[in-house]
Amino acid sequence: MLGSFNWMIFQDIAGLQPRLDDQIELYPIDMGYDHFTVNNLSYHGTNVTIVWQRPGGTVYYPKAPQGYSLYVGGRRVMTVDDLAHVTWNSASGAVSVLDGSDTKTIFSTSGSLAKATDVGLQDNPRMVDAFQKAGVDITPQTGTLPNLAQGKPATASYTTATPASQATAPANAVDGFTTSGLPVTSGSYVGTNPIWGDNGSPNAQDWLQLDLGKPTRLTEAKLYFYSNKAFGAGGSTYKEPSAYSVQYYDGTTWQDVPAQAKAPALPAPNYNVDDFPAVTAQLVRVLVTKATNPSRAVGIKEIQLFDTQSQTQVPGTVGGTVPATLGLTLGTAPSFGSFTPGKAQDYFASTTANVVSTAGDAMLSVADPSSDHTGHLVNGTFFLPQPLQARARKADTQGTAYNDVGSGLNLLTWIEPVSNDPVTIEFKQTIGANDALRTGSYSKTLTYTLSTTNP
Ligand SMILES: [Ca+2]
Repeated sequence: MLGSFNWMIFQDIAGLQPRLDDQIELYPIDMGYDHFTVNNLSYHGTNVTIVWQRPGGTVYYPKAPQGYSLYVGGRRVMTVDDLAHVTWNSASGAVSVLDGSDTKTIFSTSGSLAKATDVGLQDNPRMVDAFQKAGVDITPQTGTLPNLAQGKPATASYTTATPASQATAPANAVDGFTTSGLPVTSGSYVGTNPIWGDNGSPNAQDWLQLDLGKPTRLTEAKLYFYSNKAFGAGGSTYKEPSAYSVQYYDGTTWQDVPAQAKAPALPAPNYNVDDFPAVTAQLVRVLVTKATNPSRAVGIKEIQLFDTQSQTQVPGTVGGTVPATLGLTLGTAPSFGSFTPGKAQDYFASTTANVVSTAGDAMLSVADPSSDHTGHLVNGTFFLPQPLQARARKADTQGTAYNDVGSGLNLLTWIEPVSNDPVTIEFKQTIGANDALRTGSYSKTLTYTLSTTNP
């Protein structure tokens, strides 16, 4: 109710209408108030304030003019003389009165407002947290990792199946949704709660098991526990467990995954995250200990599994004449030395890399992430006409040819784990006889990526 009241103030009284574009639309309902302010709203990544003080009445906000005013980013951008349905165009500062009234624009100016589609939320910790609790990781670092649990066959030591309205299923915990709902029965229609639950189980502990289909490396589990408090029929039956442990089958017995770091430390309703050193297993389960006094069943809305180590990126620099620093796994910065203008010649440079991989396969690639003449060395606004080329070789792979680095070039693959495998990464830069060269240093910062599809 409090949340609804906030929306009523923002949207109906102050009048702010959500839009995707770079205009602000105000459509207030005149409730008879002679003044109000909505201060410091976060809207499209900026700060919006709306002030109303009825012209000719008491001045409640001495620093704001009389009328209906809009502030964006701390600057006043619009004042009109009445509560009216208006839009303010951020680019032009133009104000349009949409309700046919004789409302006058007293002041308007342009301002800075992004379109909603150009505003990211990953830098907003509260939004990152809110989305994570709803099951979605919006951070660029880990938000694109595949959920290794989704859709995998799930079984359980006990699953509530009766009565029909209270039925649950293990598959509900890997269906991709972290939602739950109160069971609904209407005539012959029965809508169940989309969780796995063990209500009615005689066991002090139950488990929910996933078969990942093949040995799979894991470093993180996210668990969303159901808690129904006293809501509706069948309420006060589920809450988060008193304890849980992620376990894996080692071929003989079930083992607790070592060194689990849980946040929060004690199980919480809804979102819990459990990080651990990498473990590889095909059969994984979560063992839950039910709450007692009062006793409650355990329900899991969703379990997500991730390998946060399936990709690592190391930035490094390659340059023509400027020594540069490389990442820790790379050798000395490669340098082509000095380019001679007017003479067709190929220049070569190389560096080394040391690869350690415990994965079933691995691939080393190099890329030029820059949009500035991608794949070419640049010197200010100048760039070399011939593309930067690269290849990589190791003891058993000698025959590879040079190819353009471009926006991404796969250099080497491994089909089995390796330790301290020395790699030579070689670069080739062709200079043509007619290529114009500018005094100074040509360089690019490249990204080296070691990745795997079979952790
Ligand atoms: Ca689910």
